[in-house]
Amino acid sequence: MPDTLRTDLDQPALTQAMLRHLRSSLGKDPEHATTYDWRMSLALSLRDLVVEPWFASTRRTYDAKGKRVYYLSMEFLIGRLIEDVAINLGVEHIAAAALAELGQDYDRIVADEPDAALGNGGLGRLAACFLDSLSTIGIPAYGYGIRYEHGLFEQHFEDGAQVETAEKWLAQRHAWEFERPEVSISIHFGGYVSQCGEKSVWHSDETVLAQAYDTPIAGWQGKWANTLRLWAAKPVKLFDLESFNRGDYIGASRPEALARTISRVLYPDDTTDTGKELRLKQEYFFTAASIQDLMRRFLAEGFEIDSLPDHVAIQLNDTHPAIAGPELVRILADEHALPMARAIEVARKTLAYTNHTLLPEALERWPEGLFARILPRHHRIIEIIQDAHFAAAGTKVTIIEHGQVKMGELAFVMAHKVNGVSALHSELVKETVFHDLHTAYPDRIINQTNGITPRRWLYSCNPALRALIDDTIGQGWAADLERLSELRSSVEDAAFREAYRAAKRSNKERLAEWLKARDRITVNPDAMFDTQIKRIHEYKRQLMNILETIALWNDIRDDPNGDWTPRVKIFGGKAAPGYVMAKSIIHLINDVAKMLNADPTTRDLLQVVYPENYNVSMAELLIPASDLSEQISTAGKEASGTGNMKLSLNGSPTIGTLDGANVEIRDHVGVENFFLFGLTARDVTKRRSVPGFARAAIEASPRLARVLGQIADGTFSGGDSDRYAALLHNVWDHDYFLVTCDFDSYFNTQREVDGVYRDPEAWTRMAALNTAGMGWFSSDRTIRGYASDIWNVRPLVV
Ligand code: TH1
Repeated sequence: MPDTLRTDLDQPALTQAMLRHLRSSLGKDPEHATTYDWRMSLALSLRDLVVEPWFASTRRTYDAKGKRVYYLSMEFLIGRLIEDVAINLGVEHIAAAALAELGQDYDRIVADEPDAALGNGGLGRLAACFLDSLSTIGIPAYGYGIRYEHGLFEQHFEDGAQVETAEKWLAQRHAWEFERPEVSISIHFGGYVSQCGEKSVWHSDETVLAQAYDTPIAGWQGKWANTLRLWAAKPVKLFDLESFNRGDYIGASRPEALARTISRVLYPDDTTDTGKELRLKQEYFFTAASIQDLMRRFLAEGFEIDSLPDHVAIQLNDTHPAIAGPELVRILADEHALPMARAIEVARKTLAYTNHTLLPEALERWPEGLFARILPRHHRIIEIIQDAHFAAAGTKVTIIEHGQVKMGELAFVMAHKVNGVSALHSELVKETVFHDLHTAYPDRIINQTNGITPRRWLYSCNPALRALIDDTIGQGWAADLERLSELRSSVEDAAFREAYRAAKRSNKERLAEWLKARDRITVNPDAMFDTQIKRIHEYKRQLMNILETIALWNDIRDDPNGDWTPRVKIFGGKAAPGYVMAKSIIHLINDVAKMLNADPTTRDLLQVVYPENYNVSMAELLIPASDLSEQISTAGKEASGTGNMKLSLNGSPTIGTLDGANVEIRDHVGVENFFLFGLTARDVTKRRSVPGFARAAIEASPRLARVLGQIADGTFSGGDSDRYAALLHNVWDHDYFLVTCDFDSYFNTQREVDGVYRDPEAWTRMAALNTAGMGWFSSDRTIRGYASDIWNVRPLVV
């Protein structure tokens, strides 16, 4: 039993609270309550428990006149919250018992909650882990984002191809949020700027309201709770009565529809930029609302305007909120009459920027005409910022160039610190995208390697391993993850290894049951579960994984009685709807799955499973059940990765390249517990300049050539030799991500993996040493790094 925080809460009290909410919040009696009703009454009862620590945290912050951190992010990939809150408050056993008394099953109720999928992938999930850690450490903080009506699309497969449908998490009431109609902020777009003496006045021609919705985020043991404030767009006037009275009903509701469009849907692009006007409006909408909101709070405390950086730290999660720079300058200069140079300086000391990618297509740039039309005053302020930067740094690096506004450069220039998200990535940021700016401001770029919250990504999702760790090193590790290193001394203990294997086995059985129940797929828990779960992207190279799968299938068919290691290849992930190549890769994986899973000679040795609609909740099931973690991106392309951390922590050794945080994971778990292969970032750059490198690599690899031939002749597409023509053309003649060059090295390393897996004791040692070595990757460590190196804030709880 965890040391429970709410000792005053016992099971009868929670039962009573649920029955009360059932009546008064849901208007139901127990006889007529549905799963939804019970789930809501549990969530509302748990939310009640968070309110006290939440108020207390706010009071402490005011009393201490503490510095607050504002984390601005377009994405927060929260997932479900019932289990999370119950665990953080230490009441999960009480909750399960209370439900049991009411004739309800805890697991079924928990599983009924829709995921809050307000993010695409790693960047959004990182923001959610950071919220958990900020509250656990006790740093006064707000997450600021958008309350999308529709989160990330739902993924279905039709004949193996991805089809998207709208996600609708708000079709039911969201139990965790508090609507704040009194917090409505006007956000302006368009119009022109006039000069009134020294003063610039922005006359906008469009206004929408940003209305706040607050979700309390309780940390470990409920000692502290912060706020996630999400903005919904509302019209200034609900409907146009004049049109209505004329009988023009559609025209009457136009203002409402237009305004609401802004917070309607999350852009489903991961790492690539979308040059859409609506996207720019979304970015300005939530950034401007957040800045106005935090300025109001700051001014209400009576501080001097110049002292803003002493009381406020604003973190920009990638460039999406980079408009915060000019917006803050606008408020300081135009509304509070600070001299322009001083306004820029104060804003810069307040702002910091995290870069999450080097991919050129992901560095946001806006057409200058569009930008100036929507944000005329900000356009002018950016020109002034640029001039100030030219004067100060004596560099030629521009913010506006060739008719484009470059948001990466803007964010850099307006931040006092810029951080990368892994050691390798931060070095590459200095050498590549921001080389010249780094030369001009050599102290600005620093590293903060990403992390994951151990509460969700071990304690909650892997109760079997949690229990073993508790038994072996005692409690307390969930908020002090480096303590996992104490497991190392148990790894040589055969009984410990036996128990470790049993935990993994039970997780694999749990996954097998779920696959059976949801998708009618049968998998053998004795086989190695080999997992690649992440967004589908060429640089992540799911293609190389499926090509290797086909090559293995060929080898098994050539020698069916060989000494093979049974494997289940598990894929999970979505492709951006407009990303044709990624969708073709999905189709290929499904085609190959169909063929292989129907082959009686190989299907017990090699199976491919690709469950639809991968999301946070599915990750919580797959990760504890995985044996092998696929982290096979082209070196230099994955900024960090965080799935790599989750899998290793839960006892899946990595097969991977020297990319992103893989490098540091390998250092921490030990090089002998990591399957390394492939070109390095420097090799990659060199190889690309060799003419015909892909063709040469294919010709040198009969195994790869055979696989590509099979795809080309329609082996996996019912004889349709056109289906993958574009994909194959890309592999032969372009192969920007060097699938061909790394293929043999990857295949051979996989056979090494097979060898180790056949020795259960050796494999368990390796898996357990992964768990024991991963303590450093807690997002608590990451947040402490931001707090000391960027924000200069200290926790308010000990
Ligand atoms: C991801 C990176 O690809 C990943 O390597 C990293 O672990 C994660 O961020 C957290 O740092 C990114 N996601 C996005 C999404 C968008 C734009 C850029 C990136 S980088 C929309």
